[in-house]
Amino acid sequence: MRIDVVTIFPEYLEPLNVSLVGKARAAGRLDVRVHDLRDWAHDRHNTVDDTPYGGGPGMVMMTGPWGEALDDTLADGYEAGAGRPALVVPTPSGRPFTQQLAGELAERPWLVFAPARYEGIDTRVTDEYRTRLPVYEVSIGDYVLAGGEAAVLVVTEAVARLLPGVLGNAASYRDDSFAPGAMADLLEGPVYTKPPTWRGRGIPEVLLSGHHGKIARWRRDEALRRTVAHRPDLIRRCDPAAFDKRDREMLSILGWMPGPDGRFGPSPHVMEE
Ligand code: 6GU
Repeated sequence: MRIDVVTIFPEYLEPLNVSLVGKARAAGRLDVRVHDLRDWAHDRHNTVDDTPYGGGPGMVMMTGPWGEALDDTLADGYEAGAGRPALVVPTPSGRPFTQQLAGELAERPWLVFAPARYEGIDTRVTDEYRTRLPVYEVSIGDYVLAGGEAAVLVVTEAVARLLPGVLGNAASYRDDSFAPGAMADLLEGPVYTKPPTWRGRGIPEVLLSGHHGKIARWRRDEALRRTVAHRPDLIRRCDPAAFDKRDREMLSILGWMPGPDGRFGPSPHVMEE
């Protein structure tokens, strides 16, 4: 996969040299190119932003530098035979970035990221490129960052670990929270490793039992417990057919029961915090 990032802070993308993404690059599975948007500015001050039409606070990134930067970047990739590109525009007003979208992006041969600083990029830029290639406006969560660069790191890492040959062990993402299938939409429960006691704290007996069925059941119970505590919305969203008899017992212990539509919600007499 090829990834281009156009940014006014190229050094913000340095973490792409490290860890999983760095190794994927070194192994030749990922070709990452970071470009400085200011290389496409035209005045002495390398200006890339201006005041918003209609007034208001902050600055808006200008069409000119972005248009030329994206044209040149796309021309270079096409020439190199990078395949069909998609433009990824990180913005708090984008669609939520999910594991499903990470999987979709991982199928593409070439991603071009356009992270904005300031109040965003003049909308005509995305309008223009949407006529030529798929454009994904994505948000990584319900909070506001100073710019999209951190989101580029997040999306790139989520995508890179799905690329063939990047994760050593294919099973290591099968049970991920949010991975399709497996633990179907539950959060992962607690994990333990050596030593067997630490500061007086032991390991749950079942994990030492060697009884795979009981261990799987315990993990499922803990996943339900953690999901109820941290992401009750995921339980509500679950197809109730995904819950077996033991799941239903566990949910009942946690104060959840099926409503009129069969979907699980908190029992009426249990107050949610
Ligand atoms: Cl992608 N960008 C910015 N600036 N803030 C965000 C975000 C992106 N996702 C959540 N907050």
